[in-house]
Amino acid sequence: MDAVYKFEEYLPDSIRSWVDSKLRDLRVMLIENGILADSTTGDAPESKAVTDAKSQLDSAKKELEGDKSELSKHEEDLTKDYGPDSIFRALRDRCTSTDSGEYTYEHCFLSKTTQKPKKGGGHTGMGNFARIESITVDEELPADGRGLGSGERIALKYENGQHCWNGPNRSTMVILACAEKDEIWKIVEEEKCVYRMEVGTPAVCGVDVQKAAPAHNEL
Ligand code: MAN
Repeated sequence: MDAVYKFEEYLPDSIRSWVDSKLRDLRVMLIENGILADSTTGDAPESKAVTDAKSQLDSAKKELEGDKSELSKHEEDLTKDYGPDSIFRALRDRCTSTDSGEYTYEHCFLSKTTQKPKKGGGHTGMGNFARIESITVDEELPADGRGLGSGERIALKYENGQHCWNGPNRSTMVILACAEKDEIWKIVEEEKCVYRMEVGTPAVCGVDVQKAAPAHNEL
């Protein structure tokens, strides 16, 4: 552009003003179409087309990042064992809590277990869902029926919770028995930072333990 304007200075006046007006029109057209940067406004050296393209690229990149993280979440989910035919997948993230001793305990199905001091303070992770197992229990069933009873039960193992001072990473074994509604019946800290929760849930009523949980533990 500058070279053209310089050349223009050597032209006779009449031709010069004609060339001048044509050049002005051309410049306006280029700016309006986003091809040439509008140097009259501020100090933005970028044309509108470039700015638009950059912002489109930015939002496409953000969308891609979002999709990638969504995809890796789903991929991780697929590596988890939700039992044969994934019968427990629908329970995921259903949470129940109860007070016991100094803490409020929470169990979120196939996700995690936590404890929170009643007198205040943050949650302590007691384990993240690892796998489904089965376990043989032999307990007297309370009169209200809210207990494990005896026989084979499905157990959910939660591991790698918050590290325990002078001990292991916290872990929880949640043992399930049939009940009318989701409820935590009992919590025991069997060893330091190794917890056992007895949980009632309609989800296991009538479920074949052998089928649901091939891995077996003797208590
Ligand atoms: C916290 C809780 C307890 C645990 C101790 C171990 O107080 O997680 O359950 O026994 O830490 O230091």
